[in-house]
Amino acid sequence: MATITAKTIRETTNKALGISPEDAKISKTYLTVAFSALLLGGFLGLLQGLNRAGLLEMPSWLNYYQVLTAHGVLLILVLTAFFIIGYFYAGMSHTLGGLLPKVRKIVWTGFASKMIGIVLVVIPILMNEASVMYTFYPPMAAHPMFYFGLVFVALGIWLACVGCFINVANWRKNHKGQHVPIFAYFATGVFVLLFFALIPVAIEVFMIIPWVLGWVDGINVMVSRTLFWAFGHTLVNIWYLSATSAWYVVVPKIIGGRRWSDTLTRVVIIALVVMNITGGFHHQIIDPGIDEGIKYMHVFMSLVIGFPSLMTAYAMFAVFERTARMKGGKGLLGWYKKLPWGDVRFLAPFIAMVAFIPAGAGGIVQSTNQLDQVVHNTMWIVGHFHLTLGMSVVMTFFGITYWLVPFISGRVLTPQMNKLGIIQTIIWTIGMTLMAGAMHWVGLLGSPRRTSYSTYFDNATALSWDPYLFFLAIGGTLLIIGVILQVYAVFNMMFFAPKGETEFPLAEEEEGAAKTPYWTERWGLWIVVMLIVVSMAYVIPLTEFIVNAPPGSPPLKTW
Ligand code: HEM
Ligand SMILES: [Cu+2]
Repeated sequence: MATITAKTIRETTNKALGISPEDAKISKTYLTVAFSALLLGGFLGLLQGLNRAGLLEMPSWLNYYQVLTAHGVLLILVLTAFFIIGYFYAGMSHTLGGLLPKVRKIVWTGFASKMIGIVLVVIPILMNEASVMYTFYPPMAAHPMFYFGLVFVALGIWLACVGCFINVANWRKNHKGQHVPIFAYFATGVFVLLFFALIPVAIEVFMIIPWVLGWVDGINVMVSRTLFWAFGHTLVNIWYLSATSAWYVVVPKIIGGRRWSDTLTRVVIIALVVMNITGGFHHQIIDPGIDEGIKYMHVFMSLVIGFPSLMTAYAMFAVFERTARMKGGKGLLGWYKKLPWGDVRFLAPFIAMVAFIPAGAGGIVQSTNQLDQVVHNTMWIVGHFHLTLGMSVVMTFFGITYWLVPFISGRVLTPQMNKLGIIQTIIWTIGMTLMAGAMHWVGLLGSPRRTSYSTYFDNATALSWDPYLFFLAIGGTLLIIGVILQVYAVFNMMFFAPKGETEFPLAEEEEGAAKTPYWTERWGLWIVVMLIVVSMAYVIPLTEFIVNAPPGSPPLKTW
């Protein structure tokens, strides 16, 4: 019985105070690291943008690829992983009645492991011994310390996954027959994906370590690329699922409405978890040595993911319209006036969702074999992920901070800070639109990605890129202003905003909603289905790569 009383006490305290100080500290620390990475990574991005436009020459002690590696690692790995863990742990603490003491220990150990890992990754990058970009494709080889660092980062993220599983399992044990609260359900989906996504990349890193240490002579390049993208592509869907958690659960509350069907929300989560890993080869459409049939399967599976995305789009606009009409909105489209446009907690995720329309369409273009031949390895791709990640995902994360940071710090969002947030959102929107637009366009004209500025001996085609690259630089300059405002907002809300209570906005289900079927809770089953789908996609090609392997490649330092 003792555990029950302790649990009840924790639950009531949590309801009253929002979040216990110990749990809040976890999220505050993770968000601090995330936004420091944004600040640093943003400045590096600006350097690249100015260099690409021919406006800035890198000093001799700084190499373009070194900057690009750091920009990628800081923004792809550090910003997103730390934000996602900080965000979901705050929500799990709130909806599951507090984190268990043992889970807190696990997630702090994970934090330490990740920080050690990041230091080990950053040192060789600073020494220009690891300018292999965040994809670290063999046969390019970095200093061994870089890969040891990656091992610690992966271990740290795994620990965060395990902490989530323990806390959710504990809640389920104490609430037999009930559905896990929807926010924690999203967290479960995200951490299940993260847990499994890390396995292929960990195998890759353990193939690379003996190779860079000189214990084995060659490495199978195709196997390592494939293992990387089984992870990399899944990471993309982890960002997407994290952003949609706020779209489904938080945004309806902020606009004063209710959430869309609970059953279908859970089905979207299951669909993304089951189907996503299998899309990895759309990053390798141009790679040699993969059967047409297999590529076709991956492309098909990538397009299948479009289905839950369309369901999401439908759900969101249905919620907007219904809520606006409830508030007296009229006409075919006139209801849009009733939405809270002046509230940054709505405006930022709303623009993020809208950006996902062209972003997703670009993704469909690239998944097509013939069209990918045109855009592969051009700036188009860079435009694509600044639109998907830099706009849809990151702007949703920005929108989240305006209630999450006050919530975990026991402070409030002031009207002034809301106004700053609106300005930040507008600057980011214009900056990203300009930059990503220019990148898409100049990519179509053939400008390659991952190269520093060059006129290729005043080649006419290369010179025709200049005007677009100039727009890229203008967009990048606006974005750095956006970065500074956002980082200022986060730290102001964390340490200086007026004290007070802020709610964790979670929308209720619609009244009279049908009961959600219990099979949605069968995670064991969904994980088995996911593993079957994953083996369907990877067993045959990996076997082929290994059985018909060409001679392995020695490590190369190309920079
Ligand atoms: C101040 C804002 C930013 C600017 C000016 C900027 C600029 C750039 C530029 C010019 C490149 C392309 C370089 C090349 O291929 O030669 C690039 C690459 C990249 N950016 Fe950004 N970016 C910004 C923000 C972001 C954000 C917020 C994210 C993600 C959260 C992001 C993720 C990436 C990634 C993953 C790459 C690819 C790195 C690689 O190819 O290895 N960037 N960025
Ligand atoms: Cu992908």
